[in-house]
Amino acid sequence: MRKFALMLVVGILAVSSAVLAHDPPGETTIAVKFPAGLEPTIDGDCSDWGAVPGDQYWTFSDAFYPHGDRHPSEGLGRGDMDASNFSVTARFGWSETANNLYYCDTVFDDKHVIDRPDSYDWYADDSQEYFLSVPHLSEDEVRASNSDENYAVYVGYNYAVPKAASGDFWMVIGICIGCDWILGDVPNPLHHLSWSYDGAEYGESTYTYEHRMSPFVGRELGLGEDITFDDMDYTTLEDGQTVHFTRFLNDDDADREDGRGGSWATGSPGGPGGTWLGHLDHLLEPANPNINWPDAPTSVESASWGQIKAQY
Ligand SMILES: [Ca+2]
Ligand SMILES: [Ca+2]
Ligand SMILES: [Ca+2]
Repeated sequence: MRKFALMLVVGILAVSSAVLAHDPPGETTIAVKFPAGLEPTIDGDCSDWGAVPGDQYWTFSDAFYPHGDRHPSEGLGRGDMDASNFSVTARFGWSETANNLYYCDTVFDDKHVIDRPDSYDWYADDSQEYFLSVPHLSEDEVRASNSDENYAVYVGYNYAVPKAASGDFWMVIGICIGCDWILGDVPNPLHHLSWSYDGAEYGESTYTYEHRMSPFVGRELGLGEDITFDDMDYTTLEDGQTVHFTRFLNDDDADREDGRGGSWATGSPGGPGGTWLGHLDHLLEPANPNINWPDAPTSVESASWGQIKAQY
């Protein structure tokens, strides 16, 4: 099965490399497919991902590039985190049945800091930034869609938790900045986020961020705060599809000597993946029969989600 998946990756790259830009080039993250009824519960606990062999699927600290625009990164290369200061296990998956994408990331940090003076500046704290572009377009195509068709084909989820004392902004989504209704701490049609921590809330701890993301493909620009969930377009996820997704994580306390920098991303510095474009290929793998999933429970979750969707 793994061989099949790899061959599929090679085939897709061979077909698409002439017209698509990716970052990092030539790399693909495999998104594990959750069986029907075993989709993760969004509760800030990755234990429902536990059947997946992490060494085959997950992304670890060694994949992250240092970014010097927010923290000094001279002399650092890819993966040069100090594990006593910051380390990451990043998981990504999808469900055909629920038609959702998911991640569940655990971030160890020797000092979790939320102390920004301005409510909006999530990136000045220990924070998470995720960029999703399901249509799998090149950087030029994304920009052309923005400018020529007035249609944005990406979404960014930026947040720092717990909420800062300086104000109400804990999550910022470019679709509707400052709009409470689009935030994902309660489930909505676009997404649902839950987090937890093990250790000290503002000290040494491991935070877990678990997120369901609907396969948003775009929205008309210029609607401002008049936009609604009905103005957002979605697609149907399929086996073998590739989506773009990039992580950008900020460690506020690590300004060297030698905390080894504090901004780490799965996109390279200067590359399109280091921006809001989110260009790391994620292949939606077909079901892997070698994963020993537990028996699926009765579908209480999907029933409750159907009721939630019906509210909008
Ligand atoms: Ca969970
Ligand atoms: Ca740290
Ligand atoms: Ca920190």
